[in-house]
Amino acid sequence: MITLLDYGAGNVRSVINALQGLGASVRVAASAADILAAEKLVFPGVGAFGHMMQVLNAKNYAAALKAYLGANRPFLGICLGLQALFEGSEEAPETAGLGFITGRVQRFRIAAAVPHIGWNGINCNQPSPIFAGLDGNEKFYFVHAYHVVPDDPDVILTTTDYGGRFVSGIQKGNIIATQFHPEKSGAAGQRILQNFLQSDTPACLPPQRPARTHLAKRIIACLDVRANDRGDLVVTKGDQYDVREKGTVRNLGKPVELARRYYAEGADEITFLNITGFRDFPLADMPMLAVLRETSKNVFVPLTIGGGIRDYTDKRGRRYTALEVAAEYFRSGADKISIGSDAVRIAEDVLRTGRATGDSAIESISRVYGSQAVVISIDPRRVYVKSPADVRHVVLKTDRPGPSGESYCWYQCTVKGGREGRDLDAVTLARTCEKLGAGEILLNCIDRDGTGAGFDIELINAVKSAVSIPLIASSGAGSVEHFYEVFTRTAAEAALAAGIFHRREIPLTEVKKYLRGRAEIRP
Ligand code: 1PR
Repeated sequence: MITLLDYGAGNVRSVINALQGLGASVRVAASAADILAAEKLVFPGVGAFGHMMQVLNAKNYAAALKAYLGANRPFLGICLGLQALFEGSEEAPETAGLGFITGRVQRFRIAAAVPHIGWNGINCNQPSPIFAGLDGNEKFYFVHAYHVVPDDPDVILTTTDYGGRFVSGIQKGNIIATQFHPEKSGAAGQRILQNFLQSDTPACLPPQRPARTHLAKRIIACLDVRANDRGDLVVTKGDQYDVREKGTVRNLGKPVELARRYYAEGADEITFLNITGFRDFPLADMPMLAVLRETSKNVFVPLTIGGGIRDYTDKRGRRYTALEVAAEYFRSGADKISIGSDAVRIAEDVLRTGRATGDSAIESISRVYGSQAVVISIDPRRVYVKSPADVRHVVLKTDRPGPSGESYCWYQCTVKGGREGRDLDAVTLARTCEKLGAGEILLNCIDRDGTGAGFDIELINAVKSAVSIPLIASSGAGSVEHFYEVFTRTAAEAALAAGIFHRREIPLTEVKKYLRGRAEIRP
């Protein structure tokens, strides 16, 4: 029997699914007494440090946790569940942590993109039961902007390299905690959870100890989902955002089945975009929540969901905030949410008024769930101009001149699935959203979408150089070479594709195999 501590933020469903998949009975702690009565306690923290500690204190969980930890009883902390063990965090300097381990949590101070998102390795510093069956070359999924700095080096279980070396796991007696997410780390993560479940697992060190670990470039499979004309939820795919063929919505398969297939083929993440979310209210769209719940039962890589995340008033006048909409997605199994149309509206407001309100979807969701959980999906379209002085936007000199020989262009943001162009460029949108607390950019390109002509390198470089958060390059993948090109000619951290995977033109396994042979990319 495993007791799981859910303080109400983030995606604990995946941890429950992963543990249950391994045969464990999981009880969710509903009181401090449940924590004290636990045989084994798992604390999967997702979100922001300050909010987490406020809830732990308000529910009296903090005192129970301190007693449980002090008694050296079996504990597995994940991500924020590791950071909570420390005395405090730069993320919320006024809030004390549990103080079980002396030391602090600090923000990455590195030249690389922050948050650190994706698959990285571990160096194992001391024997541990959780390492049984690992060979040491495995990669695990990380998603965090802060890392722990223990005073006592003896508690360090693992380290990881990202713009420098940081502590990615600790062990003190029976208390083990990892910065990475075993429940999102495929088979290797399942192994770690299984080792924790089996009380007789002997402590060991994996045979391989890499000198340095590397963050892999991620390959993401994207499922554009909507109801077809018969009302069934299907995966569709457009050409430059037009998903109809001879008037009918293209049907390329069922969302849950396709997600399972891509997990089996080695996708590093899966993204669902509810492409008609802008006109429907997502919480009324129960099938989409059911898709997430079903997928997260046996797909153990991160899931992102986008479409319709914004404030909403229903027909009876009940108001829902974007935070409530996002919360429902997180509860259903999403690890990140992606905001499209509403991000444009929010940025326009900030630019017009010169100030942030503090309660926009981007700010409120990142405050509770952490910036790493907030992706901004940008749907830009290229607009040619004769001279940079023609518009008040970030203008690029292009190697691909326009129809009338124009050698400059800007990338116009669109909303509602490309149906409406706005007076805002993609670079400014990305920059503004980063300031508001977004943790990642999903950069689509309407001109390239579904064409198979390759990613828009000029667009990607323009946006990537304007932000310091990770960027997912999207739209236009038509060959394995296109993935190689995007990772060598831009600094994108991830590449997303849809059509070539859905139509089985190039299997995901093939893309990963091709990139693995090229040392500088290290997928
Ligand atoms: O605006 O917050 O409700 O979110 C709506 C979301 O739905 C946005 O993220 C937007 O990008 C997406 N969306 C809206 N309409 C469409 C459409 O296709 N008609 N799909 C759409 C966007 C683009 C990519 C696609 C890549 C790769 N899909 O995600 O998967 O371009 O395709 P490819 O590899 O086949 O070239 P909101």
